[in-house]
Amino acid sequence: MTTVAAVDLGATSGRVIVGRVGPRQLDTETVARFPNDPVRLADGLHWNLVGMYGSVLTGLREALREHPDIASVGVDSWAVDYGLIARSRLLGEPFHYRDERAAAGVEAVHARHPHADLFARNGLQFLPFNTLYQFAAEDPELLGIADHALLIPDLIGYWLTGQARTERTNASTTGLLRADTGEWDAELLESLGIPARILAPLIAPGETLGTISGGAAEVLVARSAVTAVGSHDTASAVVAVPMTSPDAAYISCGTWGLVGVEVERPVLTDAAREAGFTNEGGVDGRVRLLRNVMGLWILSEAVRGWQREGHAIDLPTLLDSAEEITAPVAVFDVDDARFLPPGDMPRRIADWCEEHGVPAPRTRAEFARSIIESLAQAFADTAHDAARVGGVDLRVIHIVGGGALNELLCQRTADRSGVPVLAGPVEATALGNILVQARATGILSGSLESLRDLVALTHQPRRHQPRA
Ligand code: LFR
Repeated sequence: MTTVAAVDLGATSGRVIVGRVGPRQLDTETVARFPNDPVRLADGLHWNLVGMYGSVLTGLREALREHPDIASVGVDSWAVDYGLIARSRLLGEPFHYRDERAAAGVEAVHARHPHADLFARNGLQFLPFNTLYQFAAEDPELLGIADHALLIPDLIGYWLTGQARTERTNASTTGLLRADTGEWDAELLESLGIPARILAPLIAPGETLGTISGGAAEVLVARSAVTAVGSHDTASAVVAVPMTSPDAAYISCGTWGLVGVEVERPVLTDAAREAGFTNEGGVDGRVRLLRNVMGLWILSEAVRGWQREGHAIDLPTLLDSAEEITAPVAVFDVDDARFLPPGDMPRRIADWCEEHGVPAPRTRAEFARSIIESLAQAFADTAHDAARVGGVDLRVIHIVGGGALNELLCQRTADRSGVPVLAGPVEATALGNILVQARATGILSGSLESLRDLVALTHQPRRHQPRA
């Protein structure tokens, strides 16, 4: 048996989870959980990453106190965002991808490279916050003095070990990695005036980044290894989808709903581009052919808004009353760009309905039901599209992540797709992070399929049969 620690940073909270793994064992214990509250500063919306790193260290110290045998630490988080480092110093808190500054970058980049041209190089769905657009909106003087632009998990890894690397799965979300070769796109960097020097050398999941050292070693009184994992949270989640056949699509559902299939080679066809698909790098060189669907963000942002207005909202109670609604509710386009930035979601939904001549929800329960029905429809359509574009015969849809807890969403996805939904595990991201580390220590071996067999054995999913 081996013991490893996963640091999993999400858009609303972070966790330190200890995993104990053997050939037929995959146990987890959440040692620390801390909020991730973005902050609006004079120049826009930022992450409080320094504060989060403090919480990571506190969580790791607790984990090491309880489990002094921790052999390795791995870090994953959301994608695309980065911090600039000059002479070891962080040049300001990283921008949040929901900050609207990147819009200016989109125009600048597309003036030189329209999306179809970019897709042929990087295989990515157009998302206005991809790192290359953020770079184009960045202060050129800061880019000029920076030694490194490190993605969030790489920045944590740098502070833990002193090593500056870019982990491959997350690098694939920057838009600056070639889909065909998996290497930095020197020509595109040059054309966009991004100094190639700031992109650190690539490292693959399973490789050792370094050992805990410097200030981190003093705090943690430990020199455990830090292992690269699928540091893009979605890449780690896909590792732990208990797919037991190739006829499966997955939905990694939390803040976002990442809906897709796994393929061996990037799919760079017009059909894939037109259907809005992305080819993100997976663990072991697999390709995550998926589409970002807006996800539970709309619901949680609506709930935050109601709470700001002074309503006490209990999510399970809200979902129960949503489930009891029998009259049809509006099904709106969750991927409309108006839902991306923080703000008044019920107002935006009502506006969308008015513009499309659809009766808008009125009560909070109706809004919740309308969001869930709309997500389920987008999930169902996208799973079928992914299967078509990726050449998969769709027979089952797996839902992993926090969304797997939402039984109504899982059932309605089954109903609207006509395909059975297998829900769970909820902590797929942490499990994927743990599994890749465990394999690197040698306690497990084999392909992703054998890692998924272990997940299926230890974390049986809940089945939702489609209803007429
Ligand atoms: C999910 C996720 C998505 C990415 C979005 C922004 O947490 O990583 O995969 O598109 O966040 O980084």
